[in-house]
Amino acid sequence: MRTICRESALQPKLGVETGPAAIRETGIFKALAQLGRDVRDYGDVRPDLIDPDPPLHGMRNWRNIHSYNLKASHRYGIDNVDITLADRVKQVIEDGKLCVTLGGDHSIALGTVYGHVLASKKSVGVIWVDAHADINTPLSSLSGNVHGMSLSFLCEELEDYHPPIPSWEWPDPCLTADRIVFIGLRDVDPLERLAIDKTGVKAYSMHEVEQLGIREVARRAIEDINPNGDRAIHVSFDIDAIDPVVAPCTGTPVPGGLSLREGEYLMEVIHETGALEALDMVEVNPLLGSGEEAEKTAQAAELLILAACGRYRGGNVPLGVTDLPLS
Ligand code: Z70
Ligand code: MN
Ligand code: MN
Ligand code: MN
Repeated sequence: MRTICRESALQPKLGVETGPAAIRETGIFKALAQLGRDVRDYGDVRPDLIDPDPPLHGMRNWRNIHSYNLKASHRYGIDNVDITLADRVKQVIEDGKLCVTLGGDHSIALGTVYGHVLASKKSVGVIWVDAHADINTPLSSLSGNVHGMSLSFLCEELEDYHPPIPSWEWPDPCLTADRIVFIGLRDVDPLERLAIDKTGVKAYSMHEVEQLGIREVARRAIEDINPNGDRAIHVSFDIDAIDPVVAPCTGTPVPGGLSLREGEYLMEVIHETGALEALDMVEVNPLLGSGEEAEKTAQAAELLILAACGRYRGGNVPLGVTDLPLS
């Protein structure tokens, strides 16, 4: 099991770049070691910001996001990234390790999913756990925030809806709609709903969580993206999927979210498939709240990651231990 981290100062509400540090401070490395996981921290992928970076087709910070995630920085005429996030993820996956990426905002999925798809021996299915659908195109977005567009770039069926980008190579979309599923939606823009309907991406909003229960939603979502059990799973987990009572420190909190209990169950079940190859944990922003709220949010992220890595709430026997201490 390998851990890599990413920092981002690219979205308007500053602070999300400190998310990885807050998650590291929970003691997650020790907890993973106790689960018997062999952890390596690859450190941060760090950009020196390209400045200025004026909007392109309304997309804010596009050059920085594109360069950071996907393309060698020489394209931009400056040496701003040592290694792209996609290449880093590719490296971890090729080592045969579970790749955990800590965000940063959700634009990092451009790099993590792309790197995973490039490196995996299997076809990749993505479970996008989020209050938001993040499937705006540059032309449908009302905010210009690329972290609300990540899936539209990744999804082949939406390729024709993207405007041409002069002088840069566009990231090749690498997922078909049948390999994407949403869980936890409750703040979806009208044109995002149209994109979901047109592409046929499966979506379990909080309505379906209420109607079916998390158990059935988890079962169906896994079956949707991995019907024959031969695919790899990528979970892209936006902490704002979890209710803001439990995870308040995030850029766009939306009431009425998943309980931590539901989130942990989902991650436990995904772990049990044995197909999980990559996990993103994004949008933890410790600066948006009190110290106590920041700690609570980071601890929720920690528990979700641990569940994905094999922590079972019923308890885990330590590795190699078969008996209680005698006398
Ligand atoms: C909106 C947009 C979004 C997260 C906000 C919101 C997207 N649909 N995602 N916060 N994590 O701006 O496109
Ligand atoms: Mn802890
Ligand atoms: Mn998101
Ligand atoms: Mn979100």
